[in-house]
Amino acid sequence: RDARMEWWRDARFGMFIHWGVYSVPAGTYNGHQVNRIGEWIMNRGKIPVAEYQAYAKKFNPVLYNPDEWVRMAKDAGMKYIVITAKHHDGFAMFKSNASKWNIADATPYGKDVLKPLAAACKKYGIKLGFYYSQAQDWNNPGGAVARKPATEGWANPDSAKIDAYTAAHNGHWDPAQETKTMSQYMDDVAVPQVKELLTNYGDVAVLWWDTPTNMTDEYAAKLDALLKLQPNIITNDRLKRPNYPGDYKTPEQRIPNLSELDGKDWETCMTMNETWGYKSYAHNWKSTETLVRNLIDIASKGGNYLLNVGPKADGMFPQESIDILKGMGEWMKVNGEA
Ligand code: JFZ
Repeated sequence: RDARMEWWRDARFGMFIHWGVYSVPAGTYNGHQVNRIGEWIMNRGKIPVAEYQAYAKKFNPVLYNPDEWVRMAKDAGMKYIVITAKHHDGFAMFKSNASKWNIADATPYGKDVLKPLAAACKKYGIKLGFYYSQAQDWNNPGGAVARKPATEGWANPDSAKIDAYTAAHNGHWDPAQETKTMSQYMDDVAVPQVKELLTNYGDVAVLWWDTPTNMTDEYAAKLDALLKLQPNIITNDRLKRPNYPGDYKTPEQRIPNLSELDGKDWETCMTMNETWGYKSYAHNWKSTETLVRNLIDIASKGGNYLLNVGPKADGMFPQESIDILKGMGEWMKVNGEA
């Protein structure tokens, strides 16, 4: 375990990337600015499955240049990247045989974006990890849904009706989400896709699970068993609590106090503004100075900093993120170790 953790403990600084179909609406559904984090727009806005899937037809990241992405991470002093292979909207950013709801089959772009990213990471000596939403999946039937009130999305005149429906349907708002059981979803989608991710992309450094909504020990065991496909892989603590603690804890958007640390490895994940997935009107950017101070604070306490970028649907990082990464890189060049 310690040999496996060695690079990760030395790394200190990594890049989180939240990129998917939600980058297309970028926070706005039918003219309504939907509240809260951008990658949750389908759930917060209670967007019907067919309508949400139509956004994929507009997902065409022709400016995507993974070489440039990895160079920006490397120049900032980052040692690893964790990208959303599949977020809660269930959209696979890779060619998948388990579901047509993937970037190769459902978009005009028509190509896997993880393959060339893996190649670029290899070229620059950056470790690559995959975020995979194992439980929540709002498009592949049978996936779990965290129940959120429609009233918190936007002033939808149907909110009361929708909330009654989601209460009676385990958080689901569209009958298309319930044509399979969660157990079928696990066997038909989650397990085969994790297998694809751990087989087709060379070395996978990290599996970053998220939100264990309705996970059972049985489901967790099936997913956990796949990790043997990558003997050196490291995982976080979000597969299923408490029996699958993983290799490290993931305090979110906050830096723990010394008194909270218990010897377990940890990684603070954080956004540069107020969303993980791109929102066109999220302009509340943290300063480079704040982010450098965070990195110092985290490193001094023995943790890692996973700092997020939410690329746009055309494949470009927001300019503000590019500038922040540059600024952090300048500080790192003077003060970080090579
Ligand atoms: C999850 C996701 O729902 C979110 O979209 C984003 O990907 C983020 C990195 O992870 O959100 C969480 C997960 C866990 C906690 C809070 C938000 N938590 O443990 O406090």
